[in-house]
Amino acid sequence: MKASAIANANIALVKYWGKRDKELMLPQTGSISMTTEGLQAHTTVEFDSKYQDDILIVGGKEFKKGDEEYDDYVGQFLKVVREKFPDKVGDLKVKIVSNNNFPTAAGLASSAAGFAALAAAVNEALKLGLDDKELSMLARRGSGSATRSIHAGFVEWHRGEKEDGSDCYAEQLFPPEHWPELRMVVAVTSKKDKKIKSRAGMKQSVATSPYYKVWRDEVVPKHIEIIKKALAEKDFKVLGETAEANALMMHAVAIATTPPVIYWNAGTMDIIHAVMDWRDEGLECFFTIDGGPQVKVLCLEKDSDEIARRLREFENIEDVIITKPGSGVRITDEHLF
Ligand code: 2P0
Repeated sequence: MKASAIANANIALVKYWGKRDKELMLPQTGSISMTTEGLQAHTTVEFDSKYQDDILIVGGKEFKKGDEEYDDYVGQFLKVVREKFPDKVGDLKVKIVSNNNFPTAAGLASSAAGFAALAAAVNEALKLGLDDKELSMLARRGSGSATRSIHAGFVEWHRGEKEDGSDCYAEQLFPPEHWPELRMVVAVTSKKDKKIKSRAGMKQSVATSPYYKVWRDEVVPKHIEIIKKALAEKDFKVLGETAEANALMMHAVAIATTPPVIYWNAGTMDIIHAVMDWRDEGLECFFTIDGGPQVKVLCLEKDSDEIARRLREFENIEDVIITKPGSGVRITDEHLF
């Protein structure tokens, strides 16, 4: 009962920021993302009676019950798997080993890739027989954004209306081949773990940000419609302008939270200004920022090398990675143990 899976991270064009049900991980709004080729998590799971207890090793580091990192994430996810599929799991313990090829917990959607890979590996190891829609719902129970990483290309996560979450899943809007020229150039301004996890930050925003209601009821529904149309028509300018505005408005909501949720550092600000200047010069590019200080520059293939070159010239940039619309989760024979 051993299986491995590889999943790519995703970068939201319309962001998810806030839950309406913490237990079922139901979002306040829908969201739209691009699955990014190359920012990936590789995960192996084995359910076996030889294990006395669950074992989790991420990036070579072991996490144990009692650690917040374990209890609130993988521990919680395994509880859901055991509750939903008691006949398949029985009283077996599991060993999980996962590696990312990018910095974790710094706004690069490590939990999205990680839980998409974990859900797929569990599905395979336990022979649950879940299809991609059901898999996206299982991944959601690990981390909201993981819902979207199940699918390739451009993806919508539906908010759903039902209280039991049965209509809250992700589906593909367009495959990667629909717009293969699109690029996200990721500028890593810090590899340190962020101080405020997205989960805690968004919870505070829902509770205290004076802008939350307008974000949920006006901004996101409007941006979802515009982005879907821009993707369908491959209208880069509208896509970029809207994705950038959406990121700024999400951060406005976060910054106005009590206590404030501020993810940007000096490098983040430098790139924001640079992207705006480059645009004035005629270089077509827009930025987006998630729950961390990294900046992702949206552009087309023809400009991506030049943008990457310019980003590498900044003193405070630790890494620059060019990504494109990528594949969904897949099972692999390459086991990590
Ligand atoms: C997103 N983020 O849509 C947004 C933009 C961060 C900013 O999804 O609590 O790690 O595990 O559901 O998925 C990060 O939130 O939070 C996120 P949980 P998650 O990509």
